Amino acid sequence: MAQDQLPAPNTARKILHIDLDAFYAAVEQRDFPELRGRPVVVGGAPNSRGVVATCSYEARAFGIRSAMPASQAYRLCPEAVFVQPRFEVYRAISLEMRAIFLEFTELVEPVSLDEAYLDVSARSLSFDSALGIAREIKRRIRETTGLTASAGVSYNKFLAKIASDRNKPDGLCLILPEQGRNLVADLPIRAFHGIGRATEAKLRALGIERGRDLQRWPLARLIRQFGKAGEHYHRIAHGIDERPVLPNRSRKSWGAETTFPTDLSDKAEMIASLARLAEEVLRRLARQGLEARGLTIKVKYDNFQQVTRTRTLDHPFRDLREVLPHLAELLDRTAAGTRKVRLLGVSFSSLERPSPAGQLDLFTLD
Ligand code: DCP
Ligand code: MG
Repeated sequence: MAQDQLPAPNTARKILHIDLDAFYAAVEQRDFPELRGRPVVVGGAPNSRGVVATCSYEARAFGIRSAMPASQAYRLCPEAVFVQPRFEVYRAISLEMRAIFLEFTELVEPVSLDEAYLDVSARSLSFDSALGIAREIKRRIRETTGLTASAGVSYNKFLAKIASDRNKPDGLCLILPEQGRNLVADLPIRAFHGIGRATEAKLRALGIERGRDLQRWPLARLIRQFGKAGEHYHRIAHGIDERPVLPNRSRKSWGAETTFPTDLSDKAEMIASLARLAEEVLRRLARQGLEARGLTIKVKYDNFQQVTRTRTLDHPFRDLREVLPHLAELLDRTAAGTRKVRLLGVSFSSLERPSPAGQLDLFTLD
């Protein structure tokens, strides 16, 4: 029997997943009281080609969602307030939230600005006590940032995330080891970790729609169909996920990009835009005390086809002046100019912390 090869749920693990509610939109409503209670869309302007980054729950009632074109959001709800994101503010809040997590455990794995996994096994022997920690973290976040978060508590990452999503907004949900398998049975497969659109289509074609369908499939057949991933699907279908919470997943690169209101064909304009993006990222790196030796540009042509070009130096870039000639050369290695360009991006990699003169560089990050 396939099921016999599964480990039992590890009931000693206490994993939390914390996720702020309608993050960017909630921040805008916090800072601009006139936006409270109203449909708020953060992202591109309604007449632009930008997309919705996120929107308030009032806007979600109209069917507006993340990643939707802003023009479509406008059609769904013309009275919505469209605001530009303020990333600096969001980043600062993200750091405040991280500091709160670290009061409770060192084992914090940030997933995005507003989301993280915490392993609190060492300090909570019971799920009740883990639930208490989650409640306390929510309270601290609210007190410090004025924002609500949803928290999920369970015995692994997959179910903790499912749990935090359950009672959004301001939710708190516990999934016990004995509940895991039954709960997964009801879930649509697209809610499963690691199952994207393509796999979903493949599973559906096999008649697998929900966890319970997946549970019935023998491991050997899943492996035949999906290779190694088949084993992962099999495990999560039975509520088993042994991925550890990995703290300090330091970033390997920092970048910024921009989509133009109309496609660019002038190379001088493109270089000016790349320079602005590079300057912004260099400023962010400097604030983190980081230097970079690697430079990548991203070019998306008007047909959405995308290319990247990279250069790595043997010393860190000192300033924008040193970056500029490389931007131009990298752009020359693309078809930009002959072809129109809809998006440009710049990212820096091979990050280092400058060491005091004469000392060895102990903190190379990659
Ligand atoms: N975000 C984005 N583009 C996306 C999805 C998200 O720019 N396609 C940004 C905006 C969100 C933030 O990331 O505010 C966090 O993403 P979440 O998926 O957690 O979404 P929210 O926090 O906005 O809503 P929820 O209440 O569902 O968590
Ligand atoms: Mg969120």
